Amino acid sequence: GGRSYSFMLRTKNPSGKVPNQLYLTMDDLADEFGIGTLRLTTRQTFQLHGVLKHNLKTVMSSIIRNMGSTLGACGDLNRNVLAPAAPYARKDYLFAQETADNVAALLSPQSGFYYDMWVDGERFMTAEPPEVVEARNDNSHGTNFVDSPEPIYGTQFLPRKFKIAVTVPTDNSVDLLTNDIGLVVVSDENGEPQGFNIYVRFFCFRGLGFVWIFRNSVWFRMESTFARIAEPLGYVPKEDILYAVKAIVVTQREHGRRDDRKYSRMKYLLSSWGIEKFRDVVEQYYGKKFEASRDLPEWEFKSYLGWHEQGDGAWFCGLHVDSGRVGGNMKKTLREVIEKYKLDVRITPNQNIVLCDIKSEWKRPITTVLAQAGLLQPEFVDPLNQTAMACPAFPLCPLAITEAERGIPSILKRVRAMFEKVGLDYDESVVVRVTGCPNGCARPYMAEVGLVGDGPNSYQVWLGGTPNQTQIARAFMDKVKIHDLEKVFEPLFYNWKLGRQAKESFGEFTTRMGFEKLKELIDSYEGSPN
Ligand code: SRM
Ligand code: SF4
Repeated sequence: GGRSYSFMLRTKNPSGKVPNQLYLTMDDLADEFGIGTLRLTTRQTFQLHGVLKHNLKTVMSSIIRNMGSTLGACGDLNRNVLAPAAPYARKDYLFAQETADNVAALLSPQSGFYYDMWVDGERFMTAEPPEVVEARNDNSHGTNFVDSPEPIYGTQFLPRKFKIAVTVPTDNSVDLLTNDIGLVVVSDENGEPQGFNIYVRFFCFRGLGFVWIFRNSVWFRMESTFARIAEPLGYVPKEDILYAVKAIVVTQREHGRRDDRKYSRMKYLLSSWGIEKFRDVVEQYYGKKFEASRDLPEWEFKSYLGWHEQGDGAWFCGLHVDSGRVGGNMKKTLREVIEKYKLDVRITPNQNIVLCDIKSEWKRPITTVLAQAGLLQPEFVDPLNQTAMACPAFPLCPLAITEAERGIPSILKRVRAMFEKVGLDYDESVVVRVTGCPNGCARPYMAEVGLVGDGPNSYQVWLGGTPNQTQIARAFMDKVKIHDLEKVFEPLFYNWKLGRQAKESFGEFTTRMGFEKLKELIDSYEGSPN
């Protein structure tokens, strides 16, 4: 026979929600039709690699029939909507997750093509809330394609992929500011959700140690030690949120560049126009003015690893998965537990998994099984691994220039060895993120140590992100060979240990020192006295 084409398939799971039945289906499909592993992604979905063309229909229809979907997981439209994976029985968390579902539904393709293709026209759709249907069909400000099956997307869809995250104050488990739109639930003093602060992704960073801003179709170079990655657009009351999101999407649909895919994401439109003009145009489609953004507390990264009370009598347990790759013993153990207790699970934006709705009396036996398999934190997982991420890269990704997922275990071991050498304790950590090319699928541009593949076995080094993912990093060095990791980082870690101010993270330290000083420290380093 001819050549067998193999596909990578990605699901869509707003808030990372995975019903029990879907998990078990994906687990089976990975063995039967994939490469025997499941991949949890940085946008809370599954990827199955290695699905052969003649098996696609079987695999797709199994997913669709088991409460899953791949509709809108790829293409020039809204991608999976992120929201905190924690199943807290708290009004704000539940509302953030409900909003993620509604935004995902609002921006799902409407034509029946997907169902015709994969399940012979059978529709498997959960009933949409009436407010979603209303917002989608509303044409009071000329936002819609009338007489099109796709009132929002029309025939051309968006200029490029589009990304949205929703969260609650303080919880930055979703890497909010890296999304085209970030929504934050604002509640009153009784914890009752009232509305949303909206953020839009703004700056673009290229090159070494400076910021490029795209304004009036020209790139400007700006030296900068402090850079904002997103701009506050304003506040909207909760009943208007779908209209506001739609107005932003329509602004990008109408004005985003379609002539050059390199510059077609919304961030380029925004940096070309500036936030004021952007806000004006969005307000025209929205039909209202945005209110002033509400003040919010500091952001924190939340991993949810280990055991937590949900607040409704049940527990949840977060498990770390290296680079989101579920295979071997871990895959077997997870399946056992998830099947036996009929657990629903959630995928986190950090490629981890959360087991949900665990009754108190199951906690002990589940702990035993997980601990025996070496899956429970924090006892078994180095703090470095807990915040690290890597993209698939070689051998799976066609765009990879160098290693990421396969390379990160040894990179983290070497970082830990450097920590030991310069006298940093085991509970010290830095956020390390590695990608096999500049596309940045594991969000290395928000890391404290971002390694971005730029050649065979070589990486661009990005520094200056923070543990709570509120600062964008900057490119510090180019073409650093992986075997030279210690030459660059041992002096930096040594000087961080020596010269940091109280509780200063590595990212804050590198920003305070400045790149010139850091380079001097590397050049003058004579080895740690330890
Ligand atoms: Fe990504 C393309 C994997 C999150 C920016 N990404 C790809 C492709 C599909 C390669 C391709 O086009 O052929 C990769 C498949 C690799 C493989 O074989 O598995 C791929 N991206 C991933 C995942 C699996 C990485 C992971 O380790 O989990 C993530 C899947 C997310 C999901 O479930 O939908 C993933 N990709 C991201 C993110 C992070 C995020 O969304 O939070 C980014 C940066 C944020 C952004 O979009 O700006 C990202 N991926 C890209 C880009 C560059 C887009 C750009 O406008 O700059 C590409 C290339 C492209 O679109 O042309 C890309
Ligand atoms: Fe592939 Fe590059 Fe994305 Fe890594 S960052 S998965 S190498 S496209």
